[in-house]
Amino acid sequence: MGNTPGSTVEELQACENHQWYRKFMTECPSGLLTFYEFKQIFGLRNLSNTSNAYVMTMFTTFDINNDGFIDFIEYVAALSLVLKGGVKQKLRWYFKLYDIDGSGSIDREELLQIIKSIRAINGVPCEMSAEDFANMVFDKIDINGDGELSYEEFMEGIQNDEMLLMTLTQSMDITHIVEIIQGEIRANN
Ligand SMILES: [Ca+2]
Ligand SMILES: [Ca+2]
Ligand SMILES: [Ca+2]
Repeated sequence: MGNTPGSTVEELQACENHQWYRKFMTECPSGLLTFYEFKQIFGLRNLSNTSNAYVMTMFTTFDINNDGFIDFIEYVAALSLVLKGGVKQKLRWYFKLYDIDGSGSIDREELLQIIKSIRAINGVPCEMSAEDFANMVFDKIDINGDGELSYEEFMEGIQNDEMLLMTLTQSMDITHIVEIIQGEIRANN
């Protein structure tokens, strides 16, 4: 966990630009990633509809200027956040990712959908059902009980609950996907 959020992008560019750039340009010679290429780069094939929707959301979140493509700067920014971002930065990004309709809050359906698709991508068996997990999250952190997680409830609630924070940063992280990238980079060097 880096404690210098402002410098992570530069840091990443300085140390790893070459590798990431090569990976990016191999998959994407035009310099602009389409959704299809994005899935290729992460090694994501034959996704279920829910997983596909999740990856689409991730793609849209990475596409900062909303032009429908991910350029190299957006790619580096997203990866540096995923790899080296501090807790707050990551949570802020998760919130944006989970708020699928962009309403500014996360409702039960959105949380459920995200949990299900993350589980499908990670392929890790879980003791608790996605429904039970979503309900537990709402019981814990929907402070005003309106059935929606506001940005404040999400940020405060997750950071103050060690178990939730751990679950988020581990099983609900896209670390798995990043590991796939790193594995490919190692294999190519
Ligand atoms: Ca873009
Ligand atoms: Ca929402
Ligand atoms: Ca609420």
